[in-house]
Amino acid sequence: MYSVVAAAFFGVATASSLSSVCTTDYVTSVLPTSSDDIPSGITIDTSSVTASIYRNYSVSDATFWEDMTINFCEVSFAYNHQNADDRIVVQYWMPDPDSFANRFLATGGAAYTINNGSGGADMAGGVAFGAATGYTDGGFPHWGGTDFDDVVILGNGTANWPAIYNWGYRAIAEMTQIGKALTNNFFDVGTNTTKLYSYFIGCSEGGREAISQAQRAPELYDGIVAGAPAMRYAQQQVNHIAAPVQIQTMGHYPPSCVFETVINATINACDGMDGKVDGVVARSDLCFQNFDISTMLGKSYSCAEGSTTSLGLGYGKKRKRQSSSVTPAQNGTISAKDIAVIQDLLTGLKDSDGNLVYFPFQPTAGFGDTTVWDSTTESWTITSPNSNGEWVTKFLHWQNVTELDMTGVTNDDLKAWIVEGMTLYMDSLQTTLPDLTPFHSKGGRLLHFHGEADSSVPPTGSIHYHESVRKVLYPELSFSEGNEQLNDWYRFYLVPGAAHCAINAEQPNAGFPRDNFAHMIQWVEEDVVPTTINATVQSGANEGEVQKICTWPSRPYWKDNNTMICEENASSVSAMLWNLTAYVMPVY
Ligand SMILES: *[C@@H]1O[C@H](CO)[C@@H](O)[C@H](O)[C@H]1NC(C)=O
Ligand SMILES: *[C@@H]1O[C@H](CO)[C@@H](O)[C@H](O)[C@H]1NC(C)=O
Ligand SMILES: *[C@@H]1O[C@H](CO)[C@@H](O)[C@H](O)[C@H]1NC(C)=O
Ligand SMILES: *[C@@H]1O[C@H](CO)[C@@H](O)[C@H](O)[C@H]1NC(C)=O
Ligand SMILES: *[C@@H]1O[C@H](CO)[C@@H](O)[C@H](O)[C@H]1NC(C)=O
Ligand SMILES: *[C@@H]1O[C@H](CO)[C@@H](O)[C@H](O)[C@H]1NC(C)=O
Ligand SMILES: *[C@@H]1O[C@H](CO)[C@@H](O)[C@H](O)[C@H]1NC(C)=O
Ligand SMILES: *[C@@H]1O[C@H](CO)[C@@H](O)[C@H](O)[C@H]1NC(C)=O
Ligand SMILES: *[C@@H]1O[C@H](CO)[C@@H](O)[C@H](O)[C@H]1NC(C)=O
Ligand SMILES: *[C@@H]1O[C@H](CO)[C@@H](O)[C@H](O)[C@H]1NC(C)=O
Ligand SMILES: *[C@@H]1O[C@H](CO)[C@@H](O)[C@H](O)[C@H]1NC(C)=O
Ligand SMILES: [Ca+2]
Repeated sequence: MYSVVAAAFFGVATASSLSSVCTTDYVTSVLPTSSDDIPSGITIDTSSVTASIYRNYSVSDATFWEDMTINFCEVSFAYNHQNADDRIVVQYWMPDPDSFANRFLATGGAAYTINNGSGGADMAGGVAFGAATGYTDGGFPHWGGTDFDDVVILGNGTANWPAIYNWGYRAIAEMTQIGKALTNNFFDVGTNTTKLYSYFIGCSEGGREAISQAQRAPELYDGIVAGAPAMRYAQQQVNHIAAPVQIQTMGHYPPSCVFETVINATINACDGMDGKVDGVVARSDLCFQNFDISTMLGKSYSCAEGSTTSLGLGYGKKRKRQSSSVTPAQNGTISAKDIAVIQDLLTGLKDSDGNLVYFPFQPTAGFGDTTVWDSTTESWTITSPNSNGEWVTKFLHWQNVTELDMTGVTNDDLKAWIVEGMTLYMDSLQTTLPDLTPFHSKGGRLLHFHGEADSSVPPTGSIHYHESVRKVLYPELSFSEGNEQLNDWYRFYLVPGAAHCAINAEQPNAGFPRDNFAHMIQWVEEDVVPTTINATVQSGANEGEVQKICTWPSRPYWKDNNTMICEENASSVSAMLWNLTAYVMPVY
């Protein structure tokens, strides 16, 4: 099918060149109108149209994409909603008509941004595959300058609901709908073919945006790629401060060297459980079941002065007020209290009745923020929440305050904040609707992946959503029959050793997926099922090696030291399924 489409478009190529279509006059002449089925009540500001040619634009060393050099026309314009006094700017990178392959790709952001996903590489990545590729500023005034957390409240006590819905899913859906119509007009699609293939790609917040489009704008996409989605928003945002609060609740503050020593020992102990000693813990399920942290009791630890204090980066990576603190030289032996704290972190956030509030990170991933050295009191204390606390101050309490006072905050407070957040944002930000029937029945395909050593968004949270979809859509089928049905259109991949939408310095031999768009295109356009996906090693001695990632619920195992198989074991599966028992309502 691909070759037919491509052949048809070589016809366009002879008719038009990049320079002939990349003018404001041409773009203005092909702007979508209401007859192109764009969202109702939208007015495009025709005076805002820009068109600029980029040639030999190159991107290299992007985690998510192979190196590329592309030519395209950058088109942008603004629109507003009827009577809303708003202004939303969309931008589309239109490939050279020579290489246009009848595709549209929508992209999103990360942390509190709605655009420029993968450090800006997603836009170019789409163009490299012949896709007109788009992003939106969501109505937050300056490209790259204003983030959603800057506009979520209008002032103390007043939420900015239009911005919340734009961020939740609406702005991206509009950008896609407008972008598809523009692409059809721009390349004269439809003259010879009837279908423009449409996709979305994103990771982290971009992964949430991906899932939100599958849930809330299913008609717009043929294929959606969702990485490490920060989707269960009320839980996820509070979970960024779970480890420090759990530590505070227990009242014992292990020095940073203890965490580091335990993580290193865990990697060493668990590396070989996957059948291959390569520095990658590809079976954190077996590690969780078989490595007993309490064997570390009494082991000595020693770290030089100045080593890092924070083992993981919070999801709100934009640390607005990060205080730099020097870590003193440390030595000692691991105590029973240290072990108890780490065991508590490895089993997730629990309320005071012991019921599970949220998922832990996998062993070896780290715990997010934990403890820092306070040079004033000369003692260990919990990490300041920095911008991770503003979910509570701004989004829940609607106070224009960034710093959350952590004094006396307990696990039960976190649970209460989560329930409050779910209630407040259930139909905008929560992004957990499990009924994907509309997406499935129009032929949509979902490729969902998550790094197993993610210390920002727990990978078992992704599995929990996959399970929710399975249970809601295939309630009569067994676990394996239901997964078999789901795998026809919604596949999940755990990426061994990978960090949060990033490679992992602690496990440099682990591959990271860089061919996801290629897999999705083949799945949608040629029906090639991604039984495994590629993951490319991007650092260390094996750089460039392409590994295969198994589809959940199967897991990798190396037989005879070098042949990888995808095996499925009930006990391994159960090590990654957690029940969120702390809630009265089901949490999908
Ligand atoms: C459509 O196809 C016809 C015949 O295959 C070709 O002559 C024409 O140039 C094509 N038009 C476009 C817009 O591609
Ligand atoms: C782009 O690269 C090609 C091939 O290297 C070269 O011929 C061309 O002059 C370059 N164009 C620009 C605008 O740099
Ligand atoms: C996107 O990211 C790149 C690289 O960080 C940066 O140069 C560019 O200005 C960003 N663009 C937007 C629209 O934020
Ligand atoms: C919040 O406070 C900051 C700093 O004082 C100020 O710049 C900003 O305009 C305020 N935002 C709102 C929505 O009040
Ligand atoms: C908003 O509330 C915060 C704390 O509750 C306060 O410090 C700040 O002065 C208030 N801002 C305005 C503009 O009232
Ligand atoms: C943990 O391992 C890393 C990477 O090998 C190393 O740099 C670090 O010094 C180790 N830390 C401890 C406490 O063993
Ligand atoms: C351990 O730390 C103490 C001070 O806290 C220091 O006197 C001692 O030399 C250190 N030992 C080692 C082996 O680093
Ligand atoms: C996966 O990697 C192999 C080996 O490098 C490559 O031949 C293949 O094209 C890749 N698959 C996709 C979908 O990119
Ligand atoms: C497995 O392979 C590694 C690297 O090739 C080698 O060092 C190791 O000895 C092998 N282990 C076994 C059990 O064959
Ligand atoms: C796991 O399952 C595979 C088959 O999928 C089987 O060969 C293997 O023995 C099982 N391993 C364990 C530890 O049960
Ligand atoms: C979760 O709940 C299910 C159904 O009640 C139960 O079968 C399973 O054992 C529970 N899992 C855990 C880890 O408690
Ligand atoms: Ca290994």
